Amino acid sequence: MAKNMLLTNATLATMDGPSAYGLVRNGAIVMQDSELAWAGPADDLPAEFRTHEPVDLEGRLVTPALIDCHTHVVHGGNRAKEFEMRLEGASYEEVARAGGGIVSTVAATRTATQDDLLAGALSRVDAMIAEGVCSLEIKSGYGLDIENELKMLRAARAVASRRKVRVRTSYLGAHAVPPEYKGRADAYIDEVCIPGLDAAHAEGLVDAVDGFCEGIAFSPDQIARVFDKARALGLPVKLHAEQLSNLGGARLAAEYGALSADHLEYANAADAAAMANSGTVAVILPGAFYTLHETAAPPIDAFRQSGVPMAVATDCNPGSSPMSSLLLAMNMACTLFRMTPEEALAGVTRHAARALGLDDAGMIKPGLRADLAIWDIEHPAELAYRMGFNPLWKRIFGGQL
Ligand code: DI6
Ligand code: FE
Repeated sequence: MAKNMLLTNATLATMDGPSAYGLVRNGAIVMQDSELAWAGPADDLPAEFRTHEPVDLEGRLVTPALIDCHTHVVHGGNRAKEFEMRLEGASYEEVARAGGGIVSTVAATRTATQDDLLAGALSRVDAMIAEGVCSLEIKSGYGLDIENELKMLRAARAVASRRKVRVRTSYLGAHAVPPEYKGRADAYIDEVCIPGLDAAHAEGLVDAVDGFCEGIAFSPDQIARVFDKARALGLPVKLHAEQLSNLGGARLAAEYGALSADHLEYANAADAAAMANSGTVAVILPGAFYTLHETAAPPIDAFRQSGVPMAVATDCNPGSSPMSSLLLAMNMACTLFRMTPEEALAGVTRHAARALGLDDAGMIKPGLRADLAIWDIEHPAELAYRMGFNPLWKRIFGGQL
């Protein structure tokens, strides 16, 4: 028998339709099992739903549940030491070249058991859930050998069996060159990264394929070989592109019809035009910009003008963005990059869904999953406005309060 729930006396930010935030005053929502059946002004509620026992939200704001579309929550150890080094003047690239950076997290991740990785990830995921997140992406990329990449992805899948969240995994074998392949990036791609992708895919552990296209990581040609393999396996791609320099990663991602290109501080108007053509989402990651004292901001205006959808995410990782608050990422996107609060909310709902290839989430709309966040605030702009304050009242995951 279908289980129904009627929510009334709410303001809805549906993030659907032409009006700002898709705002509905004095709104109602009907959920049937795990799906949204109806949403709109309470006065228009169809008679068939009027018999349901209502839950009175006392004027609270309802948004789609939040989606963190770029995270590295599965990883071993932390990098507080490197944080100190960088504050004493070392750059992110200098730390990386001195054997710190991503490679030091690789050592900690290789030593950790799958259960250790899961426990660490859950502590960060719990912070996200407490802010209304119902879906998140989790990348591999700190194992950098086949067994340890698989271990990370298994831990990522296990997150969804321990908590009421949906997880989308990305295989990030092309994140950094591990110490045993130093100076032999091509051999790493052929001998580890690509066979590792095969193995992870065979185990059903991969929803998308990611890479880091950068001077300290992999060239566009090397990434293209990984993307060719992804294409052969029928997997969508995404890319860390133009984070520290412009190597043409965003255009490469666009050529492969990528779901998203992420970071993009050094992207330009031509990159934005290419991404608009391929429908590639720009994932804006202000936590990394902030942590690295970056001064080049992503070309938000060019994305707007070309009509590139912008998502916002935490990039939660131990090095460049030790941040698990998506609400803080929204605030930073507005204050650091002058995105509007409405763009920031679209960035963690509708456009984040698109960056993950999810067509059943990110808006309040009949037929989509009943994943909702209910907030003790009056207007959706308040979500991006505050810092370090969490107004979540309740979260609904798949129709369950
Ligand atoms: N760019 C980033 O900001 C993260 N990965 C990447 O490719 C940083 C990962 C780290 O520093 O551990
Ligand atoms: Fe990242």
